[in-house]
Amino acid sequence: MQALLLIDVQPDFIPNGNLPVPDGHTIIPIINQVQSHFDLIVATQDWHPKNHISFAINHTDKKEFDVITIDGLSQTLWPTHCIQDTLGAALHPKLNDQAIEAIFRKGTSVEIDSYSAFYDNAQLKSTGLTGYLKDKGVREIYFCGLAADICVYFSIIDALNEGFKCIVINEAVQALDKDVYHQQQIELRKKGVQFIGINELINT
Ligand code: VGL
Ligand code: ZN
Repeated sequence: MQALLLIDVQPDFIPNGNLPVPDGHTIIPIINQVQSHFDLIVATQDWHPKNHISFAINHTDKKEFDVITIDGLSQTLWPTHCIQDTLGAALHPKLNDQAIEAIFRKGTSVEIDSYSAFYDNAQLKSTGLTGYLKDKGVREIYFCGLAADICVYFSIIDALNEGFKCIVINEAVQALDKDVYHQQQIELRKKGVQFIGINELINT
């Protein structure tokens, strides 16, 4: 059983949003096109309270994209984004959401960030996604979404640790930092992750 996992396809991560990923908008028609190839589609939403620890504005004398250490973990201080119940945190209005069976929200605890769809950044609290997918017999996860080098990357690392086969749909992800993502791709390939183009997916 294969699942399509849509990571954080939210207006705040699209150009003109509060934490824009370059070319982020290009993934939406691709995702809409590939959905019919999957029997199970699951999405995540980055879903922060206003006073979230990852926002630069909630730290004195810090600016956006500063990197600090909190409880021994490296934390980038982000522009305020994906505030619960705002339009920027909704699933993107152009994303076809009719076939999405479940939505897992993350980053809801004030004191800790959560990049991965599976666990918070301290690996302490699970979202329940592993159990949900295993209960449905999923063994392979196809990854889409934003940002390739942050939430998609950390979701793949956790998915590998949970024993899933991981495949990335190349045109369905975009990175905040393309150089970082390039290095991550080399690492992930060594770990057995496959990267496929949309044509390969549609013709198989
Ligand atoms: C993300 C930074 C902060 C992401 C979420 O979805 O990649 N990046 N929060
Ligand atoms: Zn976030």
